Amino acid sequence: MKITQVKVFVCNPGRNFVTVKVMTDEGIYGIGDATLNGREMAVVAYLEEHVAPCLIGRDAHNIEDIWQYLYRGVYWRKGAVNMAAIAAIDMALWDIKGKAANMPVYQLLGGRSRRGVTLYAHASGETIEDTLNKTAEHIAQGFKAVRLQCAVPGLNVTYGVLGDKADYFELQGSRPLPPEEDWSTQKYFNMVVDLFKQARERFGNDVHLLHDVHSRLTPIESARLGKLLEPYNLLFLEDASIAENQDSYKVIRQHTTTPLAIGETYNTIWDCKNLIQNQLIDYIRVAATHAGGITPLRRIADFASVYNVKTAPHGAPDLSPVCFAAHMHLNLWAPNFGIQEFVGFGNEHSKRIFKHTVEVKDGLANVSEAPGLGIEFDEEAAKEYPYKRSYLPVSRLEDGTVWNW
Ligand code: KDG
Ligand code: MG
Repeated sequence: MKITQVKVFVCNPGRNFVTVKVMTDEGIYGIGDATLNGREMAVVAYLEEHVAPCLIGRDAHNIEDIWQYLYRGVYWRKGAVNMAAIAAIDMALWDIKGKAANMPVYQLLGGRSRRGVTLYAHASGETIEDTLNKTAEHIAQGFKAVRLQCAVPGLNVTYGVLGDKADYFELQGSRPLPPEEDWSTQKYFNMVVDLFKQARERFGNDVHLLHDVHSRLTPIESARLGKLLEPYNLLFLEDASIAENQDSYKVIRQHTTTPLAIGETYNTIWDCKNLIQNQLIDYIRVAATHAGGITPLRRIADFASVYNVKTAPHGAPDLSPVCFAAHMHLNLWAPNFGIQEFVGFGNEHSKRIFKHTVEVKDGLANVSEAPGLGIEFDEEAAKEYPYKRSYLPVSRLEDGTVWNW
Protein backbone atom coordinates (compact mmCIF):
# COMPACT_ATOMS: atom_id res chain seq x y z
CA MET A 1 0.00 0.00 0.00
CA LYS A 2 1.83 3.07 -1.26
CA ILE A 3 1.54 6.62 0.09
CA THR A 4 0.46 8.87 -2.79
CA GLN A 5 -0.11 12.24 -1.12
CA VAL A 6 0.17 14.04 2.22
CA LYS A 7 -2.41 16.83 2.60
CA VAL A 8 -2.04 19.47 5.32
CA PHE A 9 -4.99 21.59 6.55
CA VAL A 10 -5.14 24.49 9.00
CA CYS A 11 -8.47 25.63 10.37
CA ASN A 12 -9.74 27.72 13.26
CA PRO A 13 -13.23 26.78 14.49
CA GLY A 14 -12.35 28.66 17.73
CA ARG A 15 -8.81 27.33 18.00
CA ASN A 16 -6.15 26.69 15.40
CA PHE A 17 -5.81 23.04 14.38
CA VAL A 18 -3.31 21.52 11.96
CA THR A 19 -4.62 18.29 10.48
CA VAL A 20 -2.87 15.85 8.15
CA LYS A 21 -4.43 13.41 5.72
CA VAL A 22 -2.18 10.66 4.34
CA MET A 23 -3.57 9.22 1.09
CA THR A 24 -2.70 5.80 -0.39
CA ASP A 25 -3.03 4.07 -3.76
CA GLU A 26 -5.59 1.65 -2.24
CA GLY A 27 -8.06 4.45 -1.50
CA ILE A 28 -7.59 4.15 2.27
CA TYR A 29 -6.46 7.34 3.99
CA GLY A 30 -5.49 8.23 7.53
CA ILE A 31 -5.82 11.35 9.70
CA GLY A 32 -3.34 12.88 12.17
CA ASP A 33 -3.07 15.94 14.43
CA ALA A 34 -0.04 18.27 14.09
CA THR A 35 -1.28 21.23 16.15
CA LEU A 36 1.44 23.18 17.98
CA ASN A 37 -0.28 26.00 19.84
CA GLY A 38 1.18 29.38 18.85
CA ARG A 39 3.56 27.90 16.24
CA GLU A 40 1.08 26.17 13.93
CA MET A 41 2.39 27.48 10.62
CA ALA A 42 5.95 26.35 11.37
CA VAL A 43 4.64 22.76 11.47
CA VAL A 44 2.64 23.27 8.27
CA ALA A 45 5.75 24.47 6.41
CA TYR A 46 7.85 21.67 7.90
CA LEU A 47 5.32 19.05 6.80
CA GLU A 48 4.77 20.44 3.32
CA GLU A 49 8.36 21.35 2.48
CA HIS A 50 10.35 18.67 4.28
CA VAL A 51 8.27 15.65 5.31
CA ALA A 52 5.66 15.06 2.60
CA PRO A 53 8.15 14.72 -0.30
CA CYS A 54 10.05 11.97 1.57
CA LEU A 55 6.92 9.85 2.06
CA ILE A 56 5.55 9.53 -1.45
CA GLY A 57 5.83 5.93 -2.66
CA ARG A 58 6.63 4.45 0.78
CA ASP A 59 4.66 1.48 2.12
CA ALA A 60 2.02 2.91 4.49
CA HIS A 61 2.08 -0.34 6.49
CA ASN A 62 5.66 0.23 7.71
CA ILE A 63 4.73 2.51 10.60
CA GLU A 64 7.82 1.77 12.70
CA ASP A 65 10.25 2.15 9.80
CA ILE A 66 8.69 5.45 8.70
CA TRP A 67 8.83 6.73 12.29
CA GLN A 68 12.53 5.80 12.62
CA TYR A 69 13.27 7.22 9.15
CA LEU A 70 11.69 10.57 10.06
CA TYR A 71 13.15 10.71 13.59
CA ARG A 72 16.70 9.42 13.02
CA GLY A 73 17.05 10.28 9.37
CA VAL A 74 16.54 14.02 9.83
CA TYR A 75 19.90 14.56 11.64
CA TRP A 76 18.25 17.47 13.60
CA ARG A 77 16.46 15.24 16.04
CA LYS A 78 13.69 16.15 18.47
CA GLY A 79 12.18 19.65 18.75
CA ALA A 80 8.51 20.60 19.04
CA VAL A 81 7.95 21.42 15.34
CA ASN A 82 9.68 18.29 14.07
CA MET A 83 7.96 15.97 16.55
CA ALA A 84 4.46 17.41 15.91
CA ALA A 85 4.97 16.74 12.20
CA ILE A 86 6.18 13.18 12.81
CA ALA A 87 3.28 12.67 15.24
CA ALA A 88 0.65 13.53 12.65
CA ILE A 89 2.11 11.14 10.09
CA ASP A 90 2.36 8.38 12.71
CA MET A 91 -1.28 8.80 13.82
CA ALA A 92 -2.44 8.78 10.21
CA LEU A 93 -0.53 5.55 9.52
CA TRP A 94 -2.11 3.84 12.56
CA ASP A 95 -5.49 5.05 11.29
CA ILE A 96 -4.72 3.51 7.89
CA LYS A 97 -3.57 0.22 9.40
CA GLY A 98 -6.71 -0.01 11.49
CA LYS A 99 -8.91 0.64 8.47
CA ALA A 100 -6.97 -1.95 6.43
CA ALA A 101 -7.34 -4.52 9.23
CA ASN A 102 -10.95 -3.47 9.88
CA MET A 103 -10.13 -3.03 13.56
CA PRO A 104 -10.01 -0.11 15.97
CA VAL A 105 -6.42 0.92 16.77
CA TYR A 106 -6.65 -0.24 20.42
CA GLN A 107 -7.08 -3.80 19.14
CA LEU A 108 -3.84 -3.51 17.16
CA LEU A 109 -2.02 -2.22 20.26
CA GLY A 110 -2.95 -5.31 22.26
CA GLY A 111 -6.64 -5.00 23.01
CA ARG A 112 -8.65 -3.62 25.87
CA SER A 113 -7.28 -3.45 29.44
CA ARG A 114 -10.34 -1.73 30.93
CA ARG A 115 -14.07 -1.07 30.55
CA GLY A 116 -13.53 2.59 29.74
CA VAL A 117 -11.18 5.53 30.12
CA THR A 118 -11.45 7.56 33.34
CA LEU A 119 -11.53 11.28 32.60
CA TYR A 120 -10.84 14.35 34.69
CA ALA A 121 -12.88 17.45 33.96
CA HIS A 122 -11.86 21.09 34.42
CA ALA A 123 -13.36 23.47 36.97
CA SER A 124 -11.87 26.97 36.55
CA GLY A 125 -13.38 29.91 38.40
CA GLU A 126 -12.90 33.59 39.16
CA THR A 127 -13.42 32.88 42.86
CA ILE A 128 -13.14 29.80 45.07
CA GLU A 129 -16.93 29.61 45.28
CA ASP A 130 -17.20 29.81 41.49
CA THR A 131 -14.63 27.01 41.09
CA LEU A 132 -16.41 24.83 43.65
CA ASN A 133 -19.80 25.38 41.99
CA LYS A 134 -18.32 24.24 38.68
CA THR A 135 -16.78 21.24 40.43
CA ALA A 136 -20.23 20.36 41.80
CA GLU A 137 -21.66 20.47 38.26
CA HIS A 138 -19.04 18.01 37.01
CA ILE A 139 -19.63 15.67 39.94
CA ALA A 140 -23.38 15.83 39.24
CA GLN A 141 -22.64 14.81 35.62
CA GLY A 142 -20.84 11.72 36.90
CA PHE A 143 -17.18 12.76 36.73
CA LYS A 144 -15.06 11.04 39.37
CA ALA A 145 -12.11 13.41 39.01
CA VAL A 146 -11.93 17.20 38.62
CA ARG A 147 -9.02 19.61 38.10
CA LEU A 148 -9.50 22.79 40.16
CA GLN A 149 -8.02 26.13 39.02
CA CYS A 150 -8.93 29.52 40.47
CA ALA A 151 -8.01 33.12 39.64
CA VAL A 152 -5.42 34.53 42.03
CA PRO A 153 -6.81 37.63 43.77
CA GLY A 154 -4.67 40.69 43.04
CA LEU A 155 -3.26 39.51 39.68
CA ASN A 156 -4.52 40.94 36.37
CA VAL A 157 -5.29 37.47 34.93
CA THR A 158 -4.43 33.91 35.93
CA TYR A 159 -3.14 31.46 33.35
CA GLY A 160 -5.55 28.67 32.56
CA VAL A 161 -8.54 30.30 34.26
CA LEU A 162 -11.15 31.18 31.70
CA GLY A 163 -13.94 32.50 33.89
CA ASP A 164 -16.00 35.16 32.15
CA LYS A 165 -12.97 36.06 29.99
CA ALA A 166 -13.64 33.01 27.84
CA ASP A 167 -13.37 34.98 24.60
CA TYR A 168 -9.95 36.27 25.48
CA PHE A 169 -8.54 32.93 26.43
CA GLU A 170 -10.57 30.37 24.64
CA LEU A 171 -11.15 31.83 21.23
CA GLN A 172 -7.92 32.21 19.39
CA GLY A 173 -7.47 35.00 16.90
CA SER A 174 -7.93 37.54 19.67
CA ARG A 175 -4.25 37.14 20.55
CA PRO A 176 -2.31 38.26 17.48
CA LEU A 177 0.60 39.05 19.82
CA PRO A 178 1.39 37.29 23.12
CA PRO A 179 -0.62 38.78 26.01
CA GLU A 180 1.38 39.36 29.20
CA GLU A 181 0.25 38.17 32.62
CA ASP A 182 1.44 38.99 36.15
CA TRP A 183 2.60 36.30 38.51
CA SER A 184 3.06 36.37 42.31
CA THR A 185 3.93 33.17 44.12
CA GLN A 186 2.96 34.76 47.44
CA LYS A 187 -0.54 35.69 46.24
CA TYR A 188 -1.00 32.27 44.63
CA PHE A 189 -0.12 30.45 47.87
CA ASN A 190 -2.66 32.57 49.77
CA MET A 191 -5.39 31.24 47.48
CA VAL A 192 -4.49 27.67 46.51
CA VAL A 193 -4.39 25.95 49.90
CA ASP A 194 -7.75 27.48 50.82
CA LEU A 195 -9.19 26.26 47.50
CA PHE A 196 -8.45 22.61 48.29
CA LYS A 197 -9.37 22.93 51.96
CA GLN A 198 -12.84 24.19 50.98
CA ALA A 199 -13.13 21.60 48.20
CA ARG A 200 -12.59 18.70 50.63
CA GLU A 201 -14.98 20.24 53.17
CA ARG A 202 -17.69 20.51 50.51
CA PHE A 203 -17.15 17.31 48.46
CA GLY A 204 -15.65 14.86 50.97
CA ASN A 205 -12.91 12.40 50.14
CA ASP A 206 -14.34 10.21 47.37
CA VAL A 207 -13.88 12.54 44.41
CA HIS A 208 -10.38 12.82 42.92
CA LEU A 209 -9.02 16.35 42.91
CA LEU A 210 -6.17 17.59 40.71
CA HIS A 211 -4.34 20.86 40.17
CA ASP A 212 -2.04 22.34 37.49
CA VAL A 213 0.61 24.85 38.62
CA HIS A 214 1.64 25.53 34.99
CA SER A 215 5.29 25.51 36.09
CA ARG A 216 5.08 28.79 37.99
CA LEU A 217 7.03 27.60 41.08
CA THR A 218 10.70 26.92 41.83
CA PRO A 219 11.47 23.38 43.07
CA ILE A 220 11.58 24.34 46.74
CA GLU A 221 8.31 26.30 46.40
CA SER A 222 6.76 23.22 44.76
CA ALA A 223 8.00 21.09 47.64
CA ARG A 224 6.28 23.44 50.07
CA LEU A 225 3.05 23.40 48.08
CA GLY A 226 3.09 19.60 47.87
CA LYS A 227 3.44 19.45 51.66
CA LEU A 228 0.70 22.01 52.30
CA LEU A 229 -1.70 20.11 50.01
CA GLU A 230 -1.03 16.67 51.54
CA PRO A 231 -4.09 16.82 53.85
CA TYR A 232 -6.33 17.28 50.78
CA ASN A 233 -5.14 14.12 49.04
CA LEU A 234 -4.69 15.22 45.40
CA LEU A 235 -4.64 12.60 42.64
CA PHE A 236 -1.75 14.64 41.30
CA LEU A 237 -0.09 18.04 41.30
CA GLU A 238 0.79 18.88 37.71
CA ASP A 239 3.72 20.87 36.32
CA ALA A 240 4.73 22.17 39.74
CA SER A 241 8.13 23.26 38.38
CA ILE A 242 9.85 23.20 35.02
CA ALA A 243 12.09 20.12 34.85
CA GLU A 244 14.55 21.04 32.13
CA ASN A 245 16.94 20.03 34.86
CA GLN A 246 15.26 16.69 35.62
CA ASP A 247 17.22 16.29 38.86
CA SER A 248 15.43 19.32 40.30
CA TYR A 249 12.42 17.06 40.96
CA LYS A 250 14.50 15.32 43.65
CA VAL A 251 14.06 18.47 45.73
CA ILE A 252 10.27 18.26 45.45
CA ARG A 253 10.10 14.50 45.87
CA GLN A 254 12.11 14.31 49.08
CA HIS A 255 9.72 16.70 50.82
CA THR A 256 6.24 15.56 49.84
CA THR A 257 4.05 12.53 49.21
CA THR A 258 1.66 14.52 46.97
CA PRO A 259 1.79 12.63 43.65
CA LEU A 260 3.50 14.55 40.83
CA ALA A 261 2.69 14.74 37.12
CA ILE A 262 4.60 16.33 34.25
CA GLY A 263 5.25 15.95 30.53
CA GLU A 264 2.77 17.84 28.33
CA THR A 265 5.57 19.83 26.64
CA TYR A 266 7.90 16.86 26.22
CA ASN A 267 8.81 15.69 22.72
CA THR A 268 10.63 12.42 23.35
CA ILE A 269 11.25 9.59 25.79
CA TRP A 270 14.60 11.24 26.57
CA ASP A 271 12.84 14.29 28.05
CA CYS A 272 11.22 12.12 30.73
CA LYS A 273 13.74 9.27 31.04
CA ASN A 274 15.43 10.40 34.29
CA LEU A 275 12.18 11.51 35.88
CA ILE A 276 10.67 8.08 35.24
CA GLN A 277 13.58 5.81 36.03
CA ASN A 278 14.39 7.69 39.25
CA GLN A 279 10.70 7.52 40.21
CA LEU A 280 10.57 11.29 40.67
CA ILE A 281 7.07 11.46 39.17
CA ASP A 282 3.89 9.39 39.38
CA TYR A 283 2.17 10.33 36.10
CA ILE A 284 3.69 11.04 32.70
CA ARG A 285 1.57 13.44 30.64
CA VAL A 286 3.13 13.28 27.17
CA ALA A 287 0.68 13.90 24.30
CA ALA A 288 0.60 11.93 21.07
CA THR A 289 0.68 15.18 19.06
CA HIS A 290 3.73 16.64 20.79
CA ALA A 291 5.82 13.55 21.45
CA GLY A 292 5.82 11.98 17.99
CA GLY A 293 2.58 10.00 17.80
CA ILE A 294 1.20 6.67 18.94
CA THR A 295 4.39 4.68 18.28
CA PRO A 296 6.59 6.55 20.84
CA LEU A 297 3.75 6.95 23.35
CA ARG A 298 3.42 3.18 23.44
CA ARG A 299 7.16 2.95 24.12
CA ILE A 300 7.02 5.59 26.86
CA ALA A 301 4.04 3.83 28.50
CA ASP A 302 5.92 0.52 28.56
CA PHE A 303 9.08 2.16 29.92
CA ALA A 304 7.05 3.98 32.59
CA SER A 305 5.31 0.75 33.64
CA VAL A 306 8.69 -0.68 34.73
CA TYR A 307 8.91 2.13 37.32
CA ASN A 308 5.25 2.19 38.48
CA VAL A 309 4.63 5.47 36.65
CA LYS A 310 1.16 5.83 35.11
CA THR A 311 0.14 7.63 31.94
CA ALA A 312 -2.11 10.72 32.03
CA PRO A 313 -2.19 12.20 28.53
CA HIS A 314 -2.53 15.93 28.03
CA GLY A 315 -6.03 16.83 26.84
CA ALA A 316 -6.22 20.64 26.61
CA PRO A 317 -8.46 22.35 24.01
CA ASP A 318 -5.46 22.99 21.72
CA LEU A 319 -5.09 19.25 21.09
CA SER A 320 -7.52 18.39 18.32
CA PRO A 321 -10.19 15.67 18.56
CA VAL A 322 -7.84 13.57 16.38
CA CYS A 323 -5.24 13.59 19.16
CA PHE A 324 -7.96 12.80 21.70
CA ALA A 325 -8.98 9.78 19.61
CA ALA A 326 -5.35 8.60 19.47
CA HIS A 327 -5.14 8.93 23.26
CA MET A 328 -8.37 6.96 23.68
CA HIS A 329 -6.90 3.94 21.89
CA LEU A 330 -3.65 4.14 23.86
CA ASN A 331 -5.59 4.56 27.12
CA LEU A 332 -7.81 1.55 26.49
CA TRP A 333 -4.73 -0.58 25.94
CA ALA A 334 -2.00 0.72 28.32
CA PRO A 335 -1.86 -1.51 31.42
CA ASN A 336 -0.43 1.44 33.38
CA PHE A 337 -2.97 4.02 32.17
CA GLY A 338 -3.88 6.47 34.96
CA ILE A 339 -6.31 9.16 33.84
CA GLN A 340 -7.17 11.27 30.76
CA GLU A 341 -7.63 15.06 30.82
CA PHE A 342 -10.94 16.05 29.21
CA VAL A 343 -12.34 19.45 28.22
CA GLY A 344 -15.24 18.35 25.99
CA PHE A 345 -15.28 17.99 22.23
CA GLY A 346 -15.09 21.66 21.26
CA ASN A 347 -17.78 24.02 20.02
CA GLU A 348 -20.40 23.47 17.30
CA HIS A 349 -18.01 24.70 14.59
CA SER A 350 -15.38 22.21 15.65
CA LYS A 351 -17.95 19.40 15.68
CA ARG A 352 -18.82 20.18 12.04
CA ILE A 353 -15.19 19.54 11.07
CA PHE A 354 -14.18 16.67 13.35
CA LYS A 355 -16.70 13.80 13.52
CA HIS A 356 -15.57 11.62 16.38
CA THR A 357 -17.08 8.45 17.80
CA VAL A 358 -16.10 8.82 21.47
CA GLU A 359 -18.86 8.46 24.05
CA VAL A 360 -18.70 9.78 27.61
CA LYS A 361 -20.89 8.41 30.38
CA ASP A 362 -20.43 8.91 34.13
CA GLY A 363 -16.91 10.25 33.64
CA LEU A 364 -15.84 7.21 31.62
CA ALA A 365 -15.06 7.45 27.88
CA ASN A 366 -15.23 4.79 25.18
CA VAL A 367 -14.58 4.59 21.45
CA SER A 368 -16.85 2.85 18.97
CA GLU A 369 -15.71 -0.26 17.14
CA ALA A 370 -15.09 1.86 13.99
CA PRO A 371 -11.83 0.80 12.30
CA GLY A 372 -8.72 2.95 12.72
CA LEU A 373 -8.89 5.98 15.01
CA GLY A 374 -12.65 6.29 14.45
CA ILE A 375 -12.60 9.96 13.47
CA GLU A 376 -13.43 11.80 10.25
CA PHE A 377 -12.21 15.21 9.07
CA ASP A 378 -14.50 17.32 6.83
CA GLU A 379 -12.17 19.21 4.45
CA GLU A 380 -14.95 21.38 3.02
CA ALA A 381 -16.26 22.49 6.43
CA ALA A 382 -12.67 23.23 7.54
CA LYS A 383 -12.25 25.74 4.69
CA GLU A 384 -14.93 27.95 6.28
CA TYR A 385 -12.72 28.56 9.33
CA PRO A 386 -9.36 30.03 8.27
CA TYR A 387 -6.24 30.19 10.44
CA LYS A 388 -5.78 33.16 12.80
CA ARG A 389 -2.36 33.91 14.25
CA SER A 390 -2.53 33.46 17.99
CA TYR A 391 -0.09 33.20 20.88
CA LEU A 392 0.04 31.79 24.37
CA PRO A 393 0.63 34.39 27.09
CA VAL A 394 3.98 35.35 28.62
CA SER A 395 4.24 35.47 32.41
CA ARG A 396 6.07 38.27 34.30
CA LEU A 397 6.71 38.88 38.00
CA GLU A 398 5.26 42.06 39.43
CA ASP A 399 8.64 43.81 38.92
CA GLY A 400 8.57 42.94 35.20
CA THR A 401 10.92 39.93 35.18
CA VAL A 402 9.97 37.26 32.61
CA TRP A 403 8.84 34.25 34.64
CA ASN A 404 7.98 30.56 34.26
CA TRP A 405 11.15 29.06 35.72
O1 KDG B 1 -1.00 25.07 24.79
C1 KDG B 1 -0.87 25.08 26.17
C2 KDG B 1 -2.01 24.36 26.86
O2 KDG B 1 -2.20 23.12 26.27
C3 KDG B 1 -1.77 24.17 28.34
O3 KDG B 1 -1.63 25.40 28.97
C4 KDG B 1 -2.91 23.42 28.99
O4 KDG B 1 -1.55 23.00 30.89
C5 KDG B 1 -2.50 22.68 30.21
C6 KDG B 1 -3.28 21.50 30.58
O5 KDG B 1 -2.83 20.77 31.45
O6 KDG B 1 -4.33 21.27 30.00
MG1 MG C 1 -0.95 21.37 32.12
